[in-house]
Amino acid sequence: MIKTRICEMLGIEYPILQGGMAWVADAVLAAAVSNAGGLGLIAAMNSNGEQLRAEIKKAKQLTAKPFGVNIMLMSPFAEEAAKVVVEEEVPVLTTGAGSPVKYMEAWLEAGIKVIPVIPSTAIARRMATAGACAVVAEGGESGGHIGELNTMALVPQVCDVVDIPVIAAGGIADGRGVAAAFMLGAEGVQLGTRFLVASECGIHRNYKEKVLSAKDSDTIATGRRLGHPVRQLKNEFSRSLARIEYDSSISNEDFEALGAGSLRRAAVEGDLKTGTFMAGQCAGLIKKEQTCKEMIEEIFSEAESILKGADKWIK
Ligand code: TUI
Repeated sequence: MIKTRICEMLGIEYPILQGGMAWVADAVLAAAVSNAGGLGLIAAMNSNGEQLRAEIKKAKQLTAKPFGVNIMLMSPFAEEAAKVVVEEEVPVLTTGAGSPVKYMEAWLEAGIKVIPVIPSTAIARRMATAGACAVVAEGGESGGHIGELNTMALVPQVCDVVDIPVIAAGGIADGRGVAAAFMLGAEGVQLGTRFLVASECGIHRNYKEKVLSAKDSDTIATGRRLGHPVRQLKNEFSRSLARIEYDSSISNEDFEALGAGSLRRAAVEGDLKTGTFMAGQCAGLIKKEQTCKEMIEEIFSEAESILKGADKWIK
């Protein structure tokens, strides 16, 4: 059994979090991950306060285990979500795409454990000082909104500057990735892309098929010119964004407007032409649909045997 401070802190069996993927991570997926012994998270990004409350209530019906909410701080609903999680006594929050500092006092006062997703050591330090109980160090291999650093360089450097546990994310899809993350000093992992193809994940079939058929070079990051690059699977839409990324005849506002609604079109409608199918570079490793329980058990049994056999290199 792999047990770390994360298991004890969050009341979970396996030190694994499911990424709070917008338009993907609903009550059904979060509850399935929590029932399987990990920490499931509901994405607050695409719901207003009342829709989020309904999703939290639904998750409470589906699992008696701890689950959390991810608050995407660039979302227009972040302020509403910040209040609802307190009212609904959500035990754990992850945050992304910005600094949660202005909400920290209220959340900590309510006894909520806050785990910010961070892209650098400077932000990790600030979050630890602000009262975070752990951080997710997310490398640029991840799907969605990414920072500059990649997992291999980011995770050990974050481990060196904070005393709270570090959860690694970005590029992890199987037991090899989990074992590697632990070797870098992480005490937990967060996976998003693998859970896209979980049986309990309700995204459109086309999205799942795109992940299952992806190869290593099938993702691309666009939107660097806006300061928030987004990694996604290649399709007609992402290729067209990449082509005009540095076209000065198109304003940033117009460029940004092109992306509006595209994540919903991918996840809900399965629109292969104009959808943004966010996924990480590890999509190429993902070849089968399984339940969350099967995934988590397989991942940790593989990680455990790798870690147990790690002395095979020592002569
Ligand atoms: O947030 C994510 N990944 C996401 S959010 C998202 S939804 C979206 N939709 C359209 C455009 C953009 C995004 C899809 N994927 N990951 C966590 C993450 N957080 N990545 C980077 C950061 C981050 C960046 C800056 C965290 C903190 C931060 O702090 C800034 C500061 O000033 O402290």
